[in-house]
Amino acid sequence: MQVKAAVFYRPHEPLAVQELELEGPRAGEVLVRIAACGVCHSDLHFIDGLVPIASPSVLGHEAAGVVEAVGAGVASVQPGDHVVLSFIPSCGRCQYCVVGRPNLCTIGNRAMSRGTMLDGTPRFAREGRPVYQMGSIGGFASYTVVPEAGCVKIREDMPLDRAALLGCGVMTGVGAVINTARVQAGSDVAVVGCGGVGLNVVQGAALAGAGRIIAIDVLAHKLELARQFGATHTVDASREDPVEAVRRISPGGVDYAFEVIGRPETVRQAFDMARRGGLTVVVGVPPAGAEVSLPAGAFLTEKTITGSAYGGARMPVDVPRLVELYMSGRLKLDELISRVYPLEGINDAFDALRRGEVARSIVTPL
Ligand code: CND
Ligand code: ZN
Repeated sequence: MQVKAAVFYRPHEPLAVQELELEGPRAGEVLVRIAACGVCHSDLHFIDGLVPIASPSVLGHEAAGVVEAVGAGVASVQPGDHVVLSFIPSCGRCQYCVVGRPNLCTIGNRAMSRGTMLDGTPRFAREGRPVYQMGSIGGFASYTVVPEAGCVKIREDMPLDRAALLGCGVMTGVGAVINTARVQAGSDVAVVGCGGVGLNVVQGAALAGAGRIIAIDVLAHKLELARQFGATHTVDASREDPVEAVRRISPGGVDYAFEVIGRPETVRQAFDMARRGGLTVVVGVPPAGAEVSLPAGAFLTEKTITGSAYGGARMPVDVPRLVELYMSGRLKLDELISRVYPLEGINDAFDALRRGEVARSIVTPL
């Protein structure tokens, strides 16, 4: 079928909104009509040339929609079902899936980084040439085909535009707190970078019952939003040294520090904010080839640093939980959606993200 999609060709160029050919779902795959797709900074990293991606690619990895058709053997969803899409479809059989770390799935991560289905090929094409799918999704399109393992069915009264945010920003942010760090009630948390993902780290910390939640950003309006999402303290890093400020608010440093920007210098700041024995969690995606330097002496204080991929997502468990939290009024999603763009407005949406104007924008392709 013919679909409309936003295609990345090369860095520093606007995405091209074009008609593409979409092949129907093969065995184990699902055709989805995209209701909404969030605009995440990970997509912007490709456009800004900081992280490489297969070209051409349909970007967009934070999407929800409605199942239109299923390929042979698909059992977990059927036409009409509402689904949130996962950018790491997990196979359920590799060593990572078996030990309960499906976000590290060997096959899913390979498909994600290639921008293909599990068989190594994408379903979009233009003039007979393959067009890849960011995160095995390619959500900036009117329709897409995804692996069955990349679909999580949700209840139908959950608004699909809100549900889209669960596909990356919310899962990544809340998951980094609950799955990766396992933040304990009453403990102190610092969050460096309060954009679409960082605000969800803040609200994850609030959900976990953290004590002090210190939000750090360089934009005053992000800090105001962070308060709405549960921050108890804010630090404007454009006005004062954020490490000193955090150590003043939480003497000795915080129990958990999260970096949610993707820069070596802010990773270092987060590490320096953590107390003796504290945990630093890097959520931000750094530029390809970047390195971080840490004070080696700090290891004697048993400080730990780890990454968090997709918030340690176990999508079939975590997505329905997040849906219930939203439906019962305990997870903020409405407040995250700053703007809604048509597919034709996609480059404006990325410009707004680059300028720091939005918490999250969503694109509604149809
Ligand atoms: P977004 O651009 O919305 O937020 C970044 C925030 O950082 C903005 O509010 C900025 O003002 C703020 N900021 C910039 N520089 C500084 C600074 N020096 N000190 C303090 N604050 C600063 O981006 P996003 O929230 O969509 O994404 C954040 C990162 O998370 C980005 O690197 C993205 O690629 C990454 C990410 C990771 C994962 C994962 O699985 N680990 C999934 N999705 C996105
Ligand atoms: Zn993302």
